[in-house]
Amino acid sequence: MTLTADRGPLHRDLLAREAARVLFGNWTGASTVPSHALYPHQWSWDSAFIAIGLRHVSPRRAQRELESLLGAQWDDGRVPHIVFNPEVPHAAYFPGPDFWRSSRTAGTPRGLETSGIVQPPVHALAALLVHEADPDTSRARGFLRRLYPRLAAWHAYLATRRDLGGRGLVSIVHPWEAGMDNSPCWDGPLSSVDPVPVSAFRRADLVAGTASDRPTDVDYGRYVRLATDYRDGGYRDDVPGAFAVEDPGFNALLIASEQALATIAELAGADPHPHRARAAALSAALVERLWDPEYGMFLCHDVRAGRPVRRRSVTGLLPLMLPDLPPEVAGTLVGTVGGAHFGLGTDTAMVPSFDLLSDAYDPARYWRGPAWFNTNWLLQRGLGAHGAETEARALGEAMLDAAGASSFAEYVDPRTAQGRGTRRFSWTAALVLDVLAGTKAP
Ligand code: 9WN
Repeated sequence: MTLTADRGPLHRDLLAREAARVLFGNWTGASTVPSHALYPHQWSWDSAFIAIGLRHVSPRRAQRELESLLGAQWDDGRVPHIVFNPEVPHAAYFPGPDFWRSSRTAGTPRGLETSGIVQPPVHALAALLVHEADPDTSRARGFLRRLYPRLAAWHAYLATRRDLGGRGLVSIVHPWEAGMDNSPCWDGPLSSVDPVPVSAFRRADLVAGTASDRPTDVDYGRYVRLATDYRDGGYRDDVPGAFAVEDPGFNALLIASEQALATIAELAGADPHPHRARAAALSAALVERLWDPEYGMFLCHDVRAGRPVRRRSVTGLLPLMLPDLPPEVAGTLVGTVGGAHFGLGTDTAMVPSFDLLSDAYDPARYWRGPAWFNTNWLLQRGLGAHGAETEARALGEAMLDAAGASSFAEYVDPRTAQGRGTRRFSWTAALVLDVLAGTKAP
């Protein structure tokens, strides 16, 4: 249930003005909060999507957004999923700095509190797009030159320390690392994790959000258990934890970002070849290990159980964003996006986060069915890159209508476009600006 009534679609000029207002309202001086109410700090993949939109209204701020995030990088190269704003009371978000204790961990940035897990690596892709929006300012500020070593260390951390399955792919060690926290894909891998009792912590998300849109207490207890164990083990990746999953969306974003990093390397006067080679090796492993011809999409792989997760999540469609995907794989994926399980163009106007035909599908609870703007933006690019221009255009229009009608909702019901979650959500506004820029005549 949502507390905010939706309105009709907005005229495109008004939509652009409102989207910019959302971003400026959520700007805190060096970065942008996803939402003042529900997520009052800086989040990693949010910042990348935000920068991609912000570049259309303030390339300088878009650069700052990425610089401030990468300024919180740990010595081992990881980019934390949250950078905490010291001015926000600790009780405003759980788990906060007292939980993660980064400042008491070796090799963490001085004077900052961060989480210790990561999120999908969209940053190099974002950095290149931000640079291209205003190359003169970017060059004058040494934007890419300064970011390049940090981005390279970030990717190296993932490729070397996080190949937990030894199969040439990156594993996530917590559902929050996927960015798709509550996906039914994690139900199996999480089932053996003993939940921390809800009485042991206070869920700030239920103060700002609606319980039926958010994860259950049992799932939250499992998230807290995994994060506690990882923290207590010193955030080491060489000690096996209870959860390790190869996620196709996460790996596809690394490939796209590694390709962008090759271009950034060239622009920064560094050698692009290692990045091209890594992108090619990851792409081959992705198709070889995670493609399932019977499902017509990519599946997650549970490294601890040693088997695929036989569930259809939007993460298994995201490799469509890769232009070099084998044509038969890309063609099948386009068919799956428009087929019965995701229904684009027939049953849905935006791609749901999870299989419409599954018992686990829920149009309201986050990542268990609702359509999100970031995944739809990635798929819009993928459809366009693989010859489905008409579908890509229609999806872009649907995103603009849904965002305007729902006051930039965090996510929407994929069949009705009814807004869900929080409103004036930053990446929704940012990606609206990017879709609008793409629809303008050249
Ligand atoms: C935990 C900030 C983040 C997004 C994630 C989304 C949600 C956090 C939460 O909000 O996750 O990281 O508290 O539920 O799932 O994708 O980055 O917008």
